[in-house]
Amino acid sequence: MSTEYGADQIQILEGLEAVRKRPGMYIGSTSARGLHHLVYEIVDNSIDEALAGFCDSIFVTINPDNSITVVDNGRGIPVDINHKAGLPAVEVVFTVLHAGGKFGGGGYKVSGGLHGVGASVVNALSVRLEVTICRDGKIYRQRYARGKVVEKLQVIGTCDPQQTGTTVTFLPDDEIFEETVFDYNTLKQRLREMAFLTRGIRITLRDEREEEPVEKVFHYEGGIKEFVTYLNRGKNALYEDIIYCEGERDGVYVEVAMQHNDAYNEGSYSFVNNITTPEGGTHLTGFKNALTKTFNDYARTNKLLKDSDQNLSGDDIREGLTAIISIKIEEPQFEGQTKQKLGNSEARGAVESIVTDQLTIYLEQHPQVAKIIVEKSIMSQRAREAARKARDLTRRKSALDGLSLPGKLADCSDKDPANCEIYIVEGDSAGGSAKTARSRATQAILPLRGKILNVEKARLDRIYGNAEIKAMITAFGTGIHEDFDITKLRYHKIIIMTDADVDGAHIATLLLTFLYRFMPELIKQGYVYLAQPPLYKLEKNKKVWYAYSEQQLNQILEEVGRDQNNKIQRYKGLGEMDAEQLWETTMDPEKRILKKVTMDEAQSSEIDVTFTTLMGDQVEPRREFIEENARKVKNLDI
Ligand code: TSJ
Repeated sequence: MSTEYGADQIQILEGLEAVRKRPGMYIGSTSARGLHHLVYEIVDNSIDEALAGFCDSIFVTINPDNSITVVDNGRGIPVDINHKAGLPAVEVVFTVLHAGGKFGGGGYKVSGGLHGVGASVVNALSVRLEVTICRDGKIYRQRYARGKVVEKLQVIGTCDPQQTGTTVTFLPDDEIFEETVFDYNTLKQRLREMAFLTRGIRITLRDEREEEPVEKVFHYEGGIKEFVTYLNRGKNALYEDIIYCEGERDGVYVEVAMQHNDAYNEGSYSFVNNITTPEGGTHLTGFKNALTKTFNDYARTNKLLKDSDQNLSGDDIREGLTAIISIKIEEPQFEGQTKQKLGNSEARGAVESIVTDQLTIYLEQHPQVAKIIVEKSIMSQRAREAARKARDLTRRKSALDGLSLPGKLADCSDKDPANCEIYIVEGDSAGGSAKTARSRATQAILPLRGKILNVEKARLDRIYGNAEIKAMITAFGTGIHEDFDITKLRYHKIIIMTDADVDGAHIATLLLTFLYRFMPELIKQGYVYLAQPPLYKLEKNKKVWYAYSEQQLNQILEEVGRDQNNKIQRYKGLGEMDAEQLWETTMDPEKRILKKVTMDEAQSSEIDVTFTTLMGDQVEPRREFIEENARKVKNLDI
């Protein structure tokens, strides 16, 4: 028995047991996010094989039972006995925690996963996992259950010796995960991102759960250059080129792609070993330094700045910039509270010098492009100056008369923000009903007149000058940008209440765009909600029902019977309800439905695309987006 069950094996089981006991330590969480992370961990291995130059396609399939299959055409995980462990190398990969060091000859590079885990963690957290390897003309297979080997590695057939690769199928453990249903769109977004970041790779995602399977292929020969094109899709680029820098220094491989558009916000996304770094770090600092220095040097040398002491700020140069900064580094060090900020100092130097050198040459060779960017930066500088003056004015004003709240605001009497809510209401008439209906102690009402400013299309000075936006900023109490202070938030629920029609949805999107661009913390910390007014009112024999969807209306009709006594009213706007109805259906905390607005920072580039697609100038991408998402909604309803 001792030979069969050696110390090594005991250690292995203890290791995987630890993963099952505290899964969060290894994959972040056991929510939907952790669930999807399992897929990325497996795919990362195939990406590494691609980076090593041995694999160019990856297939990811969501099977009908919600298991996942990942197939690649790499060399196949080695199957020979690893002498240190006395096990086949593939078994080490799937059973030893943090395996992935060096084995079987070639270096096994581990992707800089957020949690630095791999196949063994996925194995430990799966009810079953099966790996099939084509190598040397043979097909090998091994099976596991909850991390333990249930079928030894064996040859199950032969294949063309030219044909090699690895296939892994796993079913996440429902004893571990709160959610075990994969979301096609979540996987789609991350796999698309991985494809952008790994130039040339072909990643296919297939959903076999539908009667008619859906499939999408991501393949970008241009890599992050195409990523920038994709992000700028709904915007107007200021010049044709995607500016591109690439190089390696001090063990840091650097790739940067960028292009300006005519919008006023910046959209830069940085990655380390294909993982997004929403909090930036040394690589991003290096990029910003290089940009600021290079453009100021260029503008000064070419006499594009009027005064000898005029300097373009980094913010001015980055206005309207879309950029991808992607670096690969052997040992990334992450800092900060959430361990998402890159700390390696060599990354700053590497990005800074590579971008400075190559951008300087680019600008010298493309004076037209350089001129466009410098001129845009100067415009931005003027607007920023005007905005600062406008802001100083409001700051001074509020210092004079205490906190001057907007005149249209009907504030609540309770002073504890935790108890308080503010309804942002479309239109004066609905605002009036809401003021009558509300519970005065805890509910404040801020009516907004007409369409609010589209912040995607306006410069800062106009945004700060906009009455509706000023009213919101002062009502919330937090200030914005560098002044933003979440502890000063006056309401812990900000509720957007608009008509349940196309215009209402548009206004809600405009408001969310403003909040997302100017006060993202409010959304991140879960303070923003959408009210859900009912779509139908059903009256029958002096009884009343409200339905918030067609489905619900049908359900109610089934219960009460479909006959001539039914009086059905379709609500088109909030204005059609009197104060009492509005309270009962949409504002009464006991009965209303609120939708919390959430965001996943790992997907912020996608959120960005969504907002520009919906709010930008270009019609075609918007039409495509709405069509694609309308299909999705239809699928959900079935
Ligand atoms: F890790 C894993 F099991 F999750 C997994 C690994 C899953 C999938 C779908 C693919 C892979 C994988 C691993 N694809 N390709 C490889 N390559 C190797 O493991 C490999 C092959 C050959 C050599 C060598 O030096 O000959 C070295 C390595 C690391």
